[in-house]
Amino acid sequence: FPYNGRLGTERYYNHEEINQFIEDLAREHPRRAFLKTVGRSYEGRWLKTITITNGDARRNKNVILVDGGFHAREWISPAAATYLINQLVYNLEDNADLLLDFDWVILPVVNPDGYEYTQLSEDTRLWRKTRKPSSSDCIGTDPNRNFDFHWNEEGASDDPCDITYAGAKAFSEPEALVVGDLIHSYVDRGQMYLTLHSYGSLILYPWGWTAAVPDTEEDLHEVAAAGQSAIQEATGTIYTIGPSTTTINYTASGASDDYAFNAGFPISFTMELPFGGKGFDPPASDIDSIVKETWVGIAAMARKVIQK
Ligand code: ING
Ligand code: ZN
Repeated sequence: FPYNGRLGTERYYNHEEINQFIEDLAREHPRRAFLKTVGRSYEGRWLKTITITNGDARRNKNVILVDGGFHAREWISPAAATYLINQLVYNLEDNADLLLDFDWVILPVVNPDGYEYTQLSEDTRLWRKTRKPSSSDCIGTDPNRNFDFHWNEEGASDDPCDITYAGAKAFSEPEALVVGDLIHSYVDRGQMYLTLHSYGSLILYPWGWTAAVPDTEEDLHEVAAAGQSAIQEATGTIYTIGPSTTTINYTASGASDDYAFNAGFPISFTMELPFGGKGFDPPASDIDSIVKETWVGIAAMARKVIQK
């Protein structure tokens, strides 16, 4: 494909291509983009973050932390993270305000082993979990039930064969631990944590482990609403926003957004990207419109956070 330093939106890319893309960006924009190897997946794939700045010399700005690709089959998520990276690097003119007092740290594929596995065949296309063997014959843990906050309580499974298996212990999965470490290393400066999933057109905020809502719900709601209305205005897509437990009607403990919020990120969201006509498998021809729409929402939420 015509590689010009950007990943386009004409198809889905594999993990190696996405890592190559952020490596190239960091090399070509040495004052604006910084690569950091933050860990390794179970099968040995490198987990790398890209930090995007406006290139001024200021250090220790506020941070917006974004990840994608927690769940293997949710292909539109790494695609949206990739588009976000493109926007922040190549469109500084329009996005100067997003980088003035904020750095963005992005991990586009949290679970590359699972992501690669879903690209092997039709039979494996709908895999969700990691790929580390368990104590049983079943493979993999749900990385979004593996965080060390109300781990393995309601809405997570003890059964290694279930798709919401919480793991043998909290942070048993190296991929989840990497995200936990990222959350801690940026929490002092962290203003927003955003994890990209699919599908459902939802912006979810804590708590997931209980139906109770945080006492700062109003702030969470206000920022989510900014994303919701910007998206509706741009494309007509209607996102539903709210606390995750009551909005998706199930409890889920050990998820990353609860973990980040509890650790101190004042704004923490799970964004469920749209159904795209085909659930986990929006056709390649739909990538462009979905990731652009997602970007509109992310930018609007970030602007709301920045104004606060
Ligand atoms: N959905 C999320 C899941 O992990 C979620 C929804 C996120 C629930 C955070 C609770 C907390 O089940 C998908 N599509 O993975
Ligand atoms: Zn998911």
